[in-house]
Amino acid sequence: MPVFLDECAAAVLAGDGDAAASLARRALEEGRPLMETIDDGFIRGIRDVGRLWEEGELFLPELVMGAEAMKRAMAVLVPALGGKAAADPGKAVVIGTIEGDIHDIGKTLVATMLSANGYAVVDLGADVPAARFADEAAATGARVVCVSALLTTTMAGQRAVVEELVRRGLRETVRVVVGGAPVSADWAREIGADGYAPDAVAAVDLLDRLGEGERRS
Ligand code: B1M
Repeated sequence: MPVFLDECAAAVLAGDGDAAASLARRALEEGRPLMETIDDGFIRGIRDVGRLWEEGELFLPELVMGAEAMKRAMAVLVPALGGKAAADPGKAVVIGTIEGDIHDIGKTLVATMLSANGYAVVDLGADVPAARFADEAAATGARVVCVSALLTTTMAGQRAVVEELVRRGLRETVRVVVGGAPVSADWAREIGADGYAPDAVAAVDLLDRLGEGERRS
């Protein structure tokens, strides 16, 4: 792994927000590939933080500091991934992290990549009740709802979103796509969602494919 990417991962692991932000700025100045910097640098660092915390090597304040460092880097890099200028209202998407879950770094990355690829994204933030996803899908006419969950205890909320859309008679027109570290394609099938994306780039591919399918049918 290139030294630069190791430095990005190490800054997050050390919970050093100044270093993380400065490395992110350096990535922009030097024209480094942004998704590689995010995925193989900063995300690798935050995953190391999570693993070490789980193994009892780090404590909660260190987990929080790692997350803060990650957010400082993302605050520099995310705007550079692309804006909403070219958003197509016909490609409206509602996204959020499910109720009870405050993890929002990955969800925000997915929202940004969708925006950068022409989707008109309504980002509801984190800790969002199932009913709110349905409210916003109805209000905006969104064809897709993206639901993020990072905790095994909150994954059930993704099923609640599917059920809420069924209850309101919206399920025929609104697709549900799920993601987040503990989520899988099997889980998506089990809860009756339309798909699962393991990362932000895959989320764009999946939504493009779902859109293509709709245009053909
Ligand atoms: Co939390 N946390 N955390 N945490 N945290 C995890 C998830 C955990 C796996 C850590 C561990 O034990 N190894 C563990 C969950 C265990 C489990 O459920 N089995 C855990 C826990 C337990 C907790 C607390 C309960 C800790 C406590 O308080 N005792 C607590 C929960 C609070 C709550 O939500 N109610 C908590 C708190 C926190 C912080 C606040 C400190 C912080 C979050 C800060 C924030 O987001 N604002 C935090 C962090 C940073 C993590 C880890 C270390 C990293 C998460 C992250 O940002 N990853 C995480 C460990 C891990 O995931 N390995 C952990 C980087 C991000 C870019 O990846 O979010 O996976 P990710 O998103 C990816 C893909 O998953 C996908 O694309 C993204 C980009 O590639 N994706 C989607 C995500 N959403 C998608 C939606 C889609 C498609 C793709 O829709 C279509």
